[in-house]
Amino acid sequence: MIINSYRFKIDELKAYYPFNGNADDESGNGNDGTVFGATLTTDRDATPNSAYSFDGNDYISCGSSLGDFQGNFYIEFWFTTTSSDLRIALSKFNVDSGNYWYIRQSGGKIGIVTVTPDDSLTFENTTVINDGDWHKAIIEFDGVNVNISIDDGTPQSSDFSSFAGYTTGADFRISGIQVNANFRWVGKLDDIKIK
Ligand SMILES: [Ca+2]
Ligand SMILES: [Ca+2]
Repeated sequence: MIINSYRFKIDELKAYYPFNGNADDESGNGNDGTVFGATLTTDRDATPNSAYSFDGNDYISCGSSLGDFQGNFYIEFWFTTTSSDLRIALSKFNVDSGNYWYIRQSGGKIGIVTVTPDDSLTFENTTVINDGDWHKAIIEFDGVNVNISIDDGTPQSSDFSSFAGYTTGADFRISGIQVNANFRWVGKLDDIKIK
């Protein structure tokens, strides 16, 4: 009997950042992150050098080949925060083209914002997560609905069918956005999986 406890095998991922002492992409797709200011810290199992800590002016740049969502997408990540200000965990943000998306914490809740020149959609899960403990978020788009699940709870969903997916050409960022130094994460991030 085979028990597969992982939702996806590593080779099915577009990118995987376990932060095992660095910001390398361990999916094998070469989207290694370059760290700007973030520091290695303990993960949710108290293992040292296995997650990154951000204090509001740090980020990790992962290059422009990742995060161009054409149709379906899946993002999973672990995080801590005590902030209630708008803080962006993951993004691809090109204001020149008018296309961007980001996954953020605001008011203690995890949400996604997608923007095109013609449309803007925002949705957040109602679970309050800014208690400083480790939490897991899954954000999934099936071509019609965006589903957000916190700590493997029942997904909450919203109709994003007008979001067809797009290419932005911008840098895929862990913490903050490419266009300015605002909204960078305060807390920890870890185990980011993108499919
Ligand atoms: Ca880790
Ligand atoms: Ca810093």
